[in-house]
Amino acid sequence: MTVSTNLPSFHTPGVEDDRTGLGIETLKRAFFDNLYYVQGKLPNRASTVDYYMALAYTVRDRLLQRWLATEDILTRPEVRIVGYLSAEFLMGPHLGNNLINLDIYAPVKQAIEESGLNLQELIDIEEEPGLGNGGLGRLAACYLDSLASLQIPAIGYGIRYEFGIFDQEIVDGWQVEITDKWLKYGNPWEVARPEEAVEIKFGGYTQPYTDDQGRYRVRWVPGSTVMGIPYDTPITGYNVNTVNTLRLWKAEAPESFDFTAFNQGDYWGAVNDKVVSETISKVLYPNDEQIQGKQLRLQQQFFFVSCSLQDVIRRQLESGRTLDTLHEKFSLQMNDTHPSVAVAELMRLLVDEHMLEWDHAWDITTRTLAYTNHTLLPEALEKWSVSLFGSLLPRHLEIIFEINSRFLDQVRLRYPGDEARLGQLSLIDEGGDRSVRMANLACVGSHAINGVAALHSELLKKTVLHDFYELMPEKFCNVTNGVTPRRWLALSNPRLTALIDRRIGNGWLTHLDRLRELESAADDAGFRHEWRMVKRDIKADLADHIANRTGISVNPDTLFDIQVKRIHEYKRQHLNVLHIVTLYHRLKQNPNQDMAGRTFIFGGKAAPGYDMAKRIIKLITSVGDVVNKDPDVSDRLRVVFLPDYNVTFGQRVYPAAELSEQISLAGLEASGTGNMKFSMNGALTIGTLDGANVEIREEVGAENFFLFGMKTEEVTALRSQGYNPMSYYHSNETLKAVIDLIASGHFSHGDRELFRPLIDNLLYHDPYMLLADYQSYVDCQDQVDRAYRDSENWVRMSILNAARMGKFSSDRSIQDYAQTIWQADAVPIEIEA
Ligand code: GL9
Repeated sequence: MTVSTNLPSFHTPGVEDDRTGLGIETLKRAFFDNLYYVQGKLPNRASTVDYYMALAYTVRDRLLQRWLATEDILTRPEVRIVGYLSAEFLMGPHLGNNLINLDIYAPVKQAIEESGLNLQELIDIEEEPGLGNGGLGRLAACYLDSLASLQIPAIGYGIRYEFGIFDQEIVDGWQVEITDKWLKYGNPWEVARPEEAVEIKFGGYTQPYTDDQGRYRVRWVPGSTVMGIPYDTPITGYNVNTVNTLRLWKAEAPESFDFTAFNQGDYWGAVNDKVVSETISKVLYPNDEQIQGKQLRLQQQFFFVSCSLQDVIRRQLESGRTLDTLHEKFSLQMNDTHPSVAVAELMRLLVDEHMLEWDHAWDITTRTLAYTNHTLLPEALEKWSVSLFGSLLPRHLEIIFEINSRFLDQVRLRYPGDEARLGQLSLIDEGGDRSVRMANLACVGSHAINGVAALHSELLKKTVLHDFYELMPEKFCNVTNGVTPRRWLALSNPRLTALIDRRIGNGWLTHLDRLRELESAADDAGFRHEWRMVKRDIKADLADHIANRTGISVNPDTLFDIQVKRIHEYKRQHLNVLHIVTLYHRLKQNPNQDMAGRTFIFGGKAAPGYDMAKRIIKLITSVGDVVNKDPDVSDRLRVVFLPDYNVTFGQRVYPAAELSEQISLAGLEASGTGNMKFSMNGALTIGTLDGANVEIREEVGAENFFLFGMKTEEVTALRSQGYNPMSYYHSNETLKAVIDLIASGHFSHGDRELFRPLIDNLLYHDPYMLLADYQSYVDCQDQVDRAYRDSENWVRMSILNAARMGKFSSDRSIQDYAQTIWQADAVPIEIEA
């Protein structure tokens, strides 16, 4: 289906319009016009931010027609829409990405340069919207890019946090959190739509009544209400007319003032309501894969889910359809359990507010919703205490009890007398303080349940969702994650992109499998030379950046070995440190040791309340302080912790990497997506058989991947036989020396207490089995060292890695979702002149 739109035009025929034209003179005129009329500045008084804003508006003007055309086709009854419900969208800066996707980078660069400015400087000054914690939020952003690029009508629904993920500073080697004021200078990419605001209820009580047809009904009498105001951001597809919408909700008080209180002279009381309401969208919870169980978090979840579902229902009715066919027009994907209260809220809207019969509403709900699980970590499985849930959402608790009682009746029929199974499947955990299990709610209320990599989807069926799998196997599927090559190659690595273009032509950015055409180039010495030179230039740029940011000088001719991701014990940044200390120890023992120079680069934030993760950062910086200053080793070893890892920073480091560290304990990393960004940019991976590493290795070939460590089954076996980390310490001399060196205070100015919690944890518990994988890791790293010194072959492997990354384009992931879960089609849009 192709649809054409014929929007009213404001253009004068024959004259290039200032709002849409791409001629260099037009662009310059438009740019200064926006500086003057929108930003209110004359060139001689304008700051870089002013110029950035003027350019952002100039670019936004150039996508508006496509945006409105896309918005227009959503109202057609036959157009199917994907709604992606996510508490996080880690979009990264918009300007550069829009220049790429609109294919206007070159003319804009020329216009900006002819205006005496530097385009890169303007791109770099954008404050990135950090509305996510890590992989899960960034995945949502890659998926929006692919949905638009594949011309699938879609809306991302989330929260417009006023403060996104904190900025990280390193002070005395420790992480310090600074609030992220991303809206400080305004946000040129969003458009508020207050006319589409919705009302959200909280608290209060429920009241049964009989309707005029004599039917039993329930009404919810809320204790308070807030308004959800939508803010829309355009999501441009790559080289297509589709411009989808990211709709983020901001919480506001229904009335700015409580006039009774105001008139009684209680000014503060009157304003308080507004303050309390706005708290809901104030700040992103900075925890990754760990639930905090705070009431405000549940309020946030319900807030954006209810706003979004009301928006979906309004669109359904405005398109001329009834709610009976909601599932035909909409497919709603729940990104983890964060939006899973949608199951109860959609039921409430259909049954209580739109008067559908329960069974009918249930059919529509389950056919509309689908659930993606992103983690196997038990501490990340969301649960809400029944009492908290009931006080905030009394009607939803009743609905959940009703869903549960009907569901458990079916389970009893299927497994008569199996009380244990019933207890596992129940939406309510009856143990101790009773709680609502959000993953169970999501499974029961969805028609599809997917994991995010082949291994993860298998483990879901075997472990956390095993009982659901036995009961409803037809719902389970896998969609391996992917990342967008537009941001992660074209935008962040223009030099490599240009080199690939020269070799295989263009078009591969939307058909990433075509990178296979590079395979033959791996055997071409001339091409290998060019590939190496590109990498070398980018490494030199990163070295400059590191020197500016940290004062540490690094040699661009050393092996760039990089681990960037959230700091978490299961990801095992401290295993990487054990290897560094091993090398340090070796070089101290034998200064003539033959090895390639290495620069270890780390980046990542720790959840503010996660002491062990913060101590791991301190360990990295402390080891760095000693190693970098020790003349015996510092020509061959450098250790850098780059503060404030975020999307912008990722765009700088992936292209410069040669070795990608993906070293989680097998069975714990659901997928990983950084692993894909690294390989796409020609880094080789050292990794365990975990998450998507398994599939990356399959694609690139075992001979182009550095594998180490236990497999999932080995981990399980070792654990069940009783894991004793101390035995590894005692039986491995080097390991013992390395641990003793850290414990001795060598890296902490003699302080033996600083790293004791870490060391004791490893020796007495070691829940992530670093000691068991240590030797295998070090041996594998030695293999890396030898491979790197055969530089021709290394470059060959690097090219082959990039060439075989086709599978990991988020376009492939979205096509999988569209075919297997959403039944969504491309709707190419023609815009009539
Ligand atoms: C995560 C998984 O841990 C990753 O392995 C996975 O790649 C992503 C996306 O599917 O989801 N789940 C999760 O809670 N986070 C992930 O990164 N955490 C954060 O986003 C901080």
